[in-house]
Amino acid sequence: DKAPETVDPDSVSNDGKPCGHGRMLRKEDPRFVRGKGHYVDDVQLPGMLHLAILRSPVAHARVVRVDTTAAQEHPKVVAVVTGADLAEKGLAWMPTLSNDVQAVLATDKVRFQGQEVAFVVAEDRYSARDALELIDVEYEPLEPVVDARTALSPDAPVIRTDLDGKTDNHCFEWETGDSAATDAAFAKADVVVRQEVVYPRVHPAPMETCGAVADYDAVNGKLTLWSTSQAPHAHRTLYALVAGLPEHKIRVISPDIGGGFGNKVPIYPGYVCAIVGSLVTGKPVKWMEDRSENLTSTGFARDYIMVGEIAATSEGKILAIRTDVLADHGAFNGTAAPIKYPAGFFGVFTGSYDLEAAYCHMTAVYTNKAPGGVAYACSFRITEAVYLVERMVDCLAFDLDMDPAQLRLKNLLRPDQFPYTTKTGWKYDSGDYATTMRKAMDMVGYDELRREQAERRARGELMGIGMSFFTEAVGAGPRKDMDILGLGMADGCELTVHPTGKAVVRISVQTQGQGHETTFAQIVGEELGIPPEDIDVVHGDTDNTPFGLGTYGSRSTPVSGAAAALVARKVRDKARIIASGMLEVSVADLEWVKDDERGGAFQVKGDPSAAVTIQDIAMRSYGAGDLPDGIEGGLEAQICYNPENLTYPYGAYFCVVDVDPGTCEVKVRRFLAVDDCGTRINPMIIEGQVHGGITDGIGMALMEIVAFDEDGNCLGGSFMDYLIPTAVEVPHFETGFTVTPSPHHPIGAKGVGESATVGSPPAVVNAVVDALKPYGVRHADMPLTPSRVWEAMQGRATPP
Ligand code: MCN
Ligand code: CUM
Repeated sequence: DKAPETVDPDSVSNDGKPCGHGRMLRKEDPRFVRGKGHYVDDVQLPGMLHLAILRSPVAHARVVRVDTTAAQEHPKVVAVVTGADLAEKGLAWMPTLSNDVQAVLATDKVRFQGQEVAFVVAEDRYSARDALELIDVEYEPLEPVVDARTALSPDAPVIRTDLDGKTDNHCFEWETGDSAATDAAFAKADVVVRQEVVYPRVHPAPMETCGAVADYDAVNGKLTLWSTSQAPHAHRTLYALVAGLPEHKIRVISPDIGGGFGNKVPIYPGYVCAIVGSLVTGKPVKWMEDRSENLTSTGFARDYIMVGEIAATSEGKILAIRTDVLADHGAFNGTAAPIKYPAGFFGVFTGSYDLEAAYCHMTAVYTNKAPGGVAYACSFRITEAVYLVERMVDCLAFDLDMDPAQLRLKNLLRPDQFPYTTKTGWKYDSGDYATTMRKAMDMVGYDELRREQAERRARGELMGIGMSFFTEAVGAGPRKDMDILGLGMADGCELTVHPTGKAVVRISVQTQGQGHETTFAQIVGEELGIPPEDIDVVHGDTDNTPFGLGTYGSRSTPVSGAAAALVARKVRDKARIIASGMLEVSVADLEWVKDDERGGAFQVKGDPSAAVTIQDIAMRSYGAGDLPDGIEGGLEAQICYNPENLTYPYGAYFCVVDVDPGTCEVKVRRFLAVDDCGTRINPMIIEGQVHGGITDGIGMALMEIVAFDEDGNCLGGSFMDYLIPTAVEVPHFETGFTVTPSPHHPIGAKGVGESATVGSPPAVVNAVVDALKPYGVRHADMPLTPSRVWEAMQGRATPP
């Protein structure tokens, strides 16, 4: 293992200053690679029972009768619980993160295939599963609503009969931007391009599915819940509100999480069932779903049908963008997004361009499909927004017969326009877009690729070059604008430096593979001159960490990372006063000097020999002898950080594909990503995040889809049907970066965890469509499987 560097030589800001904290190997990896990770399913408690959930085989039906007699008689069964049982306790329904309600267990109707109907608690997992087959449910089938396009037709059956006075499947209506100004810009345009663009329903596929172990201690009245949660504190508060348990008597522990990707943001019925199971039996109860349960019943992603329109001059100056969106929210609105943002951050669909006007209107509907909506590294629907605008820009390039890279360069926001308020009201913090775009074009060898493409086309070969330029809004969020069910989106952080100079930092976000145990130690270490190896990062346990809203929307670095830097500075402020006592000078005579050998030290100005490190100061802070007036012993601090704004990372991505004209198979030959996420804390981890996100994007663009048949049967319920890419389908990744720090983040960092999932699908689709240009193809919908490519080549792609 190489000793960690404090400053990565690769990380030089656009203005030439070094930044970043070093390509340090991940502190958590020795544990993972040696099989010492500790996941929810590893939790074993004495007397622990096992829970299995009976799920609906049909998409829409009235529940006439649930007979549990035979299951109760199974020798290993301890309890069987139905919706009616939960209704007696007032627990049959729970709130979703979007202020809707969702059935924990069905009482009146089932509303999607895979919905929870009853659960069994048994002595072992196998008996629990066996006993499910002994439960006899009588369903009276109802016509399902499968296609969002028909959900609002007058004869569509009403799904949400549980909602008072509900007579249709309307979920919500939303708009943003200026409709009149957009109409005016369209009226004077030389060219208007209209295209329907569908982002199909997809699903994150973390290696670990969702699960929980609930342990209710009746004597102490304390509930401990180990669960696969990306937001343990928010979950604890909701359990307290829903179940009426005192919050201080609930401890939520998220141990190691085997991937989340947004799948572990919501509270699922299974978690609540595990809690009820423990309350009812007085024993610890484990629930762990299998892969099919995960794919068919937990938070899906996307499912937006978008009609886009883009207006431009004949020279290719984009004037305005307009879109009308039909959003399929499934049976319950389980979207996790700040409550004032029912469409998440879709409002950034104006992309990275200098527009005169923009407008979006959205209609959201209920259908007989699993709930969810925000998941799969989506940055709160920015995936959909970026896909729309980057597809529309390519459609415009097609109609104008312009080079898509030149068209983008012509319209990108200029550095002097930042901070830039978009036509939909988002304040982009910083950016130097053209530099990033040009760097990507240089790295990929754009001109040479176009020459090669011309030669190949002349030979009848189908080579495609696709690109996307995206801007994200991550780091939710300023608490004045953003909350989840009333909980403001800020993050706490606590830092304790022990007498020997080792430290513990307690954070409120939750790593699921992003490497927080490393990067948060690097952030604190950099501020205090403590080696990251000497700093432990504690997370995922509500009894041992400060309150905060958890990890999603790539908010950890923008919000919690800022909290970590600021809490370290608060400790340093106290250390300075103690140092002034130790060196017998005034505070004003001290300066903090970083150096490679010691990390950093307070030094008397002009006298490098009079210096003390944090480690010296820590010992003194706990040691014998007086401290300066008004200073308490110990070296620790805590804060709660409320971000001033979101951070706006961006990037330029290029994809090169070859399409086999015989088999219509797409091969991704190259993928290059140039990202700008401001100051780069750990370039190795960033590259890992980008590699993962490109893989996601190639998967969505080419093979992933959760489809349904006309009866509402889910056709993506296993990895036989829901295809995810492997090393075979992805190329060797090429990455580059520019560094434009965020002006309001204490270390200038922006989030990056979802950038590549957001930015890569349009680059891949644009590349495939570009390859099919000789066939006159302007658009084709994801996933671009060989059959879809074939259809597009036959002129049967989605109509404009
Ligand atoms: N980082 C950095 N420098 C920056 C920005 C980030 O070194 N300028 C580092 C961070 O310190 C962190 C990682 O990159 O270790 C990701 O940081 P960030 O962008 O803040 O995102 P979060 O940590 O909040 O992670 C959430 C994001 C989301 S929302 C999804 S979805 C997703 C993703 O992360 N899920 C993941 N990446 C994932 N990666 C793994 N392995 N597993 C998941 O479930
Ligand atoms: Cu939208 S998936 Mo992530 O934000 O947990």
